[in-house]
Amino acid sequence: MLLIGSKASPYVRKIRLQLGQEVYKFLAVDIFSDEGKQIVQKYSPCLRIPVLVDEKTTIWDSYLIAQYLEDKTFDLETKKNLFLINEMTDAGIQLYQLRKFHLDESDTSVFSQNNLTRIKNILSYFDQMSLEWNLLGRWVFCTLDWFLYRDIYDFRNDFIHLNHFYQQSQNEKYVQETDPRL
Ligand SMILES: N[C@@H](CCC(=O)N[C@@H](CS)C(=O)NCC(=O)O)C(=O)O
Repeated sequence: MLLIGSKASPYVRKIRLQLGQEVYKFLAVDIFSDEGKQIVQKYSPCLRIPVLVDEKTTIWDSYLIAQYLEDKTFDLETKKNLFLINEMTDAGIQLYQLRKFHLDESDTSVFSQNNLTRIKNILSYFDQMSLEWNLLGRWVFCTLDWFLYRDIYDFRNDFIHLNHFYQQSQNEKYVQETDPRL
């Protein structure tokens, strides 16, 4: 199996945590460079990472990859929760790119403010949940850590339960190995 991604991407990290000890090749690309874009384009029409290449198929989108690796269709509750995590991750990615490309560096536009509100609403939903280190918990963790890594939103004082879960997760398997800061 080949996983195309980057060390920084929260979507890619979720898949790396899920793959754990499985044998696979990780091709790290810089999606903002011409070379990186050309590589991703070969595998995915939507030009996004992660992409998983297996003997039988090539899969884009972290949700579809996660389902493929689990070898089962997620139940409705799981789908709803995973969808919410990707919604808040997408909102964070949009904020990040607006800052990076100097379109809205201080989140003042209505678009950015709406995304911040979306992030806080979804965090509040997960703050009321008792999370464990399973697929759902790992997904939440990857996005929380990426919010801090990219300075998107510091949830630690506003969401006490999530912060507790975040701190506890630091000791889990493969968390250090997949830390984008290292
Ligand atoms: N829905 C996709 C989103 C993936 C995504 O947005 N990945 C970012 C990297 S973190 C990306 O490829 N961005 C490329 C771009 O914005 O041009 C998934 O869950 O895999």
